[in-house]
Amino acid sequence: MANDPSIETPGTATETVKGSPDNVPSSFNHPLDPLTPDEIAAVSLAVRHHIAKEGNIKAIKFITCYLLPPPKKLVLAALGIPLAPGAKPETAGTIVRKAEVDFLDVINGHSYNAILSLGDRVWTVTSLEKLAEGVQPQISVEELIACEQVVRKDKYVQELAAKVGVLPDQICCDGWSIGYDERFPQSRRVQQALVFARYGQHENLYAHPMDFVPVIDANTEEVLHIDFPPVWKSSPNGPVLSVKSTAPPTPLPKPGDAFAFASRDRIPPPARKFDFLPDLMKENDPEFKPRDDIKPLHVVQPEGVSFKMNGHELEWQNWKMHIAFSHREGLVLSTITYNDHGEVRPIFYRLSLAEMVVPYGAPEYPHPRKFAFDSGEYGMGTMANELSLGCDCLGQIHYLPGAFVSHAGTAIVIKNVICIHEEDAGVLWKHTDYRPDGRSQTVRRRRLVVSMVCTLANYEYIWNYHFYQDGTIEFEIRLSGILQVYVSADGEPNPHGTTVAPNVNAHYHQHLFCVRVDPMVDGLNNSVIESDILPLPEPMGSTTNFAGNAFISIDNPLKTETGRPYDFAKERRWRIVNPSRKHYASGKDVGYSLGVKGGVTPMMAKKDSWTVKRASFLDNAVWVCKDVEGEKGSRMWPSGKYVPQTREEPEDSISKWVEGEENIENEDILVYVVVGTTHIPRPEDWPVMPVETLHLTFKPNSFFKVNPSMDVPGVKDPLSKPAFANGASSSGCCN
Ligand code: ABN
Ligand code: CU
Repeated sequence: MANDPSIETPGTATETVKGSPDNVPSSFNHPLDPLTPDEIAAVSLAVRHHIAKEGNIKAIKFITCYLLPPPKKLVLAALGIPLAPGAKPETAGTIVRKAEVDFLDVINGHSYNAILSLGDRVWTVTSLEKLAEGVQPQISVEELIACEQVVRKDKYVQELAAKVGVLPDQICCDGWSIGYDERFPQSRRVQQALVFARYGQHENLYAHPMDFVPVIDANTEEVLHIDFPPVWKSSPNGPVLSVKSTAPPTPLPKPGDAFAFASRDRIPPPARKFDFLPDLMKENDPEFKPRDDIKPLHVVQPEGVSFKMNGHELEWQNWKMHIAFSHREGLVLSTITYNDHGEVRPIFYRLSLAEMVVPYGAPEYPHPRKFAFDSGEYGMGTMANELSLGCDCLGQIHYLPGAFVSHAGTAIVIKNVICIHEEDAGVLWKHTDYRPDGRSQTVRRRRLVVSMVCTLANYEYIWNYHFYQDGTIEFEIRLSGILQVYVSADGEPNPHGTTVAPNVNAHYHQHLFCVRVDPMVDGLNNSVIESDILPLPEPMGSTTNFAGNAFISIDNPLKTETGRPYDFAKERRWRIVNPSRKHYASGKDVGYSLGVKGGVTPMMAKKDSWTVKRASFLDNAVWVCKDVEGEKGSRMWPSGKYVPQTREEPEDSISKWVEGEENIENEDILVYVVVGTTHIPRPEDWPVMPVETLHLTFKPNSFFKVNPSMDVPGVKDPLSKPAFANGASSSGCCN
């Protein structure tokens, strides 16, 4: 029964686990295994003890606590992965397990970073740094939840809500990073609150957006200010704004003066309900009836799955990799190798979502502040869902858990946060000899899926890494959830959004993702080749282009650290290669091509916009720089390590990394790829968006001698049968 609440899937179910600091082993299974709940508890306790000795920090709020990964070469040596083609793996060295912690002193708002090492079952603080004034670590889940309470109990907010008929208990909000607002000192930990009314416990609150935007301090837990977006009016020359769309002047008015800024009539939230839970849809519309013509579709693997797990390490169809949860990047895949007829060939050291930003395109102040760095500001892992079997994940599933730190230093555990399974993915390859006595061969494509689903307030992101039998890796991003909406007045023009329901304005926006690729294609020293596909310039009738059909692929090896734009006209593409090994037939360097076509999108914000000031990765489709490892300043975060409340590009960010113009040929390099989608909302995206999908692929190119999946057997599935009783059965398709 679709309206049976018992089949609802859990939301972001998490469990707080105290963890036992005494349960910390002195060794670990794999050098890249994330900190366990016990380790998180032990690390935070060690920080507390250290601080107690120093005596100058009083009340601490833990924000992050995670593994500080060991140097690459040590990890590769420990795993027996060679550093160059044909080389023997290096001799294994000693790996010290380390952790990194960010925390706040809530009394004075200062931020701190600590690094710890694991000795004999004991974690010791080896460095404690007070971060520069105004540096703000990630916003925690607890702070986001507290934001709603702060807003709800504020008397001015209550008065504003009452004026449009909303009761205090009906006030809901999503805490968002401030985006950009010079009126608030960076030393205050501020959030903007996007406010909605909710008229029932599980009702879709986004159907009732409200017309004001409070700003709160997450440390002092007070409302600092309230902004009122102006409205659009029709004019003979098109829509105009009721007031100039800029920030009200500094110094900031007191909250009591907030009303002075509502220089327009108030707009009540739309009352009509738009729910997504079947029982509520039925309540809203007695005619609502879940469709009843869907027959069951089961995924069965009678002999079990074809992958093997050893802790966080997975082996499947020649692939081997380490899979980890990260509070910030969500899913992290490391040490990805392919066993090519007995030779273990390294491909990627690490793949992860390094950063993302969702800039909205409405200019009415304060809407331009809406550009969320969902991973750098909130953490993709901390926003991840506990997945449910048979619903989020179909078939035979293996789950991995994830853990992150609470304000108190305990571990918050998401039990089934990473889903691993196999899926049929259509045909892998096929050929029919069409001659009368010809034979044919069809091989079905099986893929291994490693996925995570994250709820970023209104939106859902589904992250799927797909591994295929032909050596292809695909990073698929699916977007679902509920549009970020704002109220519009009756008859108000809507030049920067779609009115998806009466008085519900879904602003245009982009979702832009920056994927970090740490390659090790047949070893650590790699290069990047950019290729442009061009018509041969020689004219018709010339000897080299007589019929005018000729086109060429021009290779341009990237020599020094750089960011490169996509060029649609030139079908631009890139491949990561190892110049020390050539393909036996093509003569080309062994490599992996980046497939960005399923994801490149031009950036709409101006180069000197608030967004691009903070997210310079948007300037290019591909960035290449040298890898720099080290406890401080490793090149992990393209918009900086500490993202909330930055106002310009931090020193430690992607556009600065490439300024050194160091050699990137045959070096240990990093490649950052920017993909995205421009979302002009459709009414059909309301109330919940059907998934929108984009892809970034990594395809072997001159890496394997031939199609590496020629040995995948063709199977004839005995459970497949004609759809209808009188349907024809088919002849054999494979051997
Ligand atoms: N998309 C902004 C956001 C993310 C997580 C939590 C709140 C808001
Ligand atoms: Cu969108």
